Amino acid sequence: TTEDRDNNKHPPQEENISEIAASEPALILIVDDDMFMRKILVRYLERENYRVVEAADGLEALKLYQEYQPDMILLDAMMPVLDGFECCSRLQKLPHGDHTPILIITALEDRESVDRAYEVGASDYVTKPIHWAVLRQRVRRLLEQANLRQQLEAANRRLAVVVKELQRLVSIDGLTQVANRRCLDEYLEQEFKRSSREKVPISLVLCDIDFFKNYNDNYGHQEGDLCLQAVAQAISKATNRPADLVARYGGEEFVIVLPNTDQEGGMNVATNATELVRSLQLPHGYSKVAPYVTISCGVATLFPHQHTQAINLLLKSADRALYVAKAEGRNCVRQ
Ligand code: GH3
Ligand code: MG
Ligand code: MG
Ligand code: MG
Repeated sequence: TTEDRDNNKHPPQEENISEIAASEPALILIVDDDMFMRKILVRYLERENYRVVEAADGLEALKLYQEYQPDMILLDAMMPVLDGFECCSRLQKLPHGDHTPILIITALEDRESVDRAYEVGASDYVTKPIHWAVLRQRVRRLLEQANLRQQLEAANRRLAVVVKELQRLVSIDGLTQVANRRCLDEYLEQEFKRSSREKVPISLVLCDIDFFKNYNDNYGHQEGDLCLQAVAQAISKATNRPADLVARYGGEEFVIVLPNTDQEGGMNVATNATELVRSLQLPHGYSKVAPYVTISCGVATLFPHQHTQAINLLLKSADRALYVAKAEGRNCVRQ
């Protein structure tokens, strides 16, 4: 079907880079002003198969964080220049900072320090002297959680892409690629309300291919489909404002919604559309009005003072005008 073919136009989504990199050992930033402490942490974590970088104070930590984008940070609380708490709160404000687990390692055991650590955004807290078996589990757990979160976010992003594509698919006509009836109804309703609120006119153009039954009967249904596609494209070129909407209304009928457009504007767009279709010069040997495919258009405009009227009256009015256009010879525009 056309829908299947259309799907191939969209390349598969790029895989999330962080997921591909996830097989690498995690990179941990160790921040401590005590060189001896850093060394034993480095040695221990390297033995646990992590990759590590070291910073001797808070400022250096901020710099290295941005340079290396580590998966996790072990942060000493008491340090000169910039202490662990201040460093932690600044890290939160950097890109992805609030997603990178921060484990505070400190000799401070008072309640105030613990509270403060969590307040500035630390993920967890362990005290010195280090209980290595506990540290090991906390590091693992925090990395696992961060990894899960990343996967969830990647899945959400993919889902958002799928939803967007589905929204597109449910609102376009598979054959002609213009808006479908469902989309038209929603848009009409919305723009009708808006024009009523803003006290501006709104116009509708109803376009119908002339002697299309003859076209189908003589050239075949497939040629008829190609003709519909070409006509839809031509009609789309007749509009120029982003708010204008071209939709397939039914078999060989199209509606152009023209918000904030008066009668004259509606007539201009309809005349343009008629001219654009005519100049395609698609041969039509069975039309009684021209040797090529033409359309007729009915135009209807709703003025601000008429806004008590319902939107389907506007469609009805365009339909009546189309009937007149057909009766008065086709290949023309009436209102
Ligand atoms: P008029 O000038 O009065 O509009 O005459 P007409 O023959 O165009 O009008 P009518 O409504 O009798 O014919 C519409 C035809 O459009 C009938 C049907 O064969 C054709 N049609 C409707 N939908 C499709 C479609 O999706 N594909 C094709 N190929 N033809 C379609
Ligand atoms: Mg210290
Ligand atoms: Mg028709
Ligand atoms: Mg027709």
